Amino acid sequence: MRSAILITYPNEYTIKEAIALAESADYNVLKIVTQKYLTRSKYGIGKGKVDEIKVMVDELNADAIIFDEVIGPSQVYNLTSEVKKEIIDRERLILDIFNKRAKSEESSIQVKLAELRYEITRAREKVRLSKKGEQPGFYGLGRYEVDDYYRDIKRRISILEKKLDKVKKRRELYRYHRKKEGLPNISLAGYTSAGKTTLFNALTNENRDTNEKIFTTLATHTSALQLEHGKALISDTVGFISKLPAYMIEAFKSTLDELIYADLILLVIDLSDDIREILKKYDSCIDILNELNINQNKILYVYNKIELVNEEELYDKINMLNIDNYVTISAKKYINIDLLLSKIDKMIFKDLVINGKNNCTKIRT
Ligand SMILES: Nc1nc2c(ncn2[C@@H]2O[C@H](COP(=O)(O)OP(=O)(O)OP(=O)(O)O)[C@@H](O)[C@H]2O)c(=O)[nH]1
Ligand SMILES: [Mg+2]
Repeated sequence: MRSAILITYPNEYTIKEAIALAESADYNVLKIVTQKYLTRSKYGIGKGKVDEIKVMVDELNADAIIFDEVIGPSQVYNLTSEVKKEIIDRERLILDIFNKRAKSEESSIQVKLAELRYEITRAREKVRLSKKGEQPGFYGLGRYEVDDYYRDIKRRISILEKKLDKVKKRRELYRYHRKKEGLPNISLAGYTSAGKTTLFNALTNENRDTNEKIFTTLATHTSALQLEHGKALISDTVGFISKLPAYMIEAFKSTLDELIYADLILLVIDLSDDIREILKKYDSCIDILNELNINQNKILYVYNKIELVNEEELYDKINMLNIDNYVTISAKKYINIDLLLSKIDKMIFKDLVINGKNNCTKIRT
């Protein structure tokens, strides 16, 4: 396990999520440094903080600095020159977690593709900077011509895109056969750690991995679900996170396609978070669903982990979300699972309107 100093914003939940991200990527967080602004032009943070961190790195003997924001190569370069340690920004961290978790052929290609897309936006500047002297994270780049490195990445992207296309065709074929069998498709969606897989297990009696670490599930997994009026297929999918960059969504599109083709989406929301956090995560989910052009009518909102919430709080949170089509459950304690099943049955076999154009609405932006 590597050790790191974590730089993030001074907000309880942001800190909590940043620690969870770092730990999911197998880092031991030695110290947390907070700053109101993380996107300053030279180092991301202010020079005073940089000096503090320099001392800290030596004292604590940290292996790396985790920077919980997306910063450019020149900020990374400047910061590295000062603290002499590898800087891992938020996107790099998410990519590292995805890399660790990717097991199927499809998810490995998707992660590699996302990594190359991350790299290509930085390629030219990184080569230019490394000619000024090599730093951790920039090794070996100095020997490249500026455009060569860029072209090399571009070529690798195009090879992977072709590979992914093949896998995608296979998935489409599989989906076509499923459709031909006439079985309706249900997909689980939601912020990472909302409890999608726990609910999947509760509904299907399977035993897929669940964990408090984030991004436990990366590959889509589908199983049959017997409902009162017929059979359906249900898929567990990759979780969402805030500030998920567009190229990551793009790379994971074939996985997220499950949501586009689903007849019903169960959007799982962790109701044990505080109200602000619920809204923030909800907005991130809606952003991604809108990006995928998902119709609002086919979403059933599943408020999970209610055994952790007292009655008054539950009432406030439900009011705040102000959504009509919801069920409150506890996937872990099997509370209201039958109620959820009958609601799913009703939506799928009685009143589901599938092809509309209503976009999802955010509660606030
Ligand atoms: N108390 C409580 N914990 C729950 C409930 N449902 C899930 N959890 C816990 O929440 C954590 C995350 O659950 P998962 O099912 O792995 O969440 P997920 O949405 O599949 O997460 P990713 O695969 O990472 O996107 C685990 O520690 C679960 O045990 C619930 O109803 N109550
Ligand atoms: Mg999961």
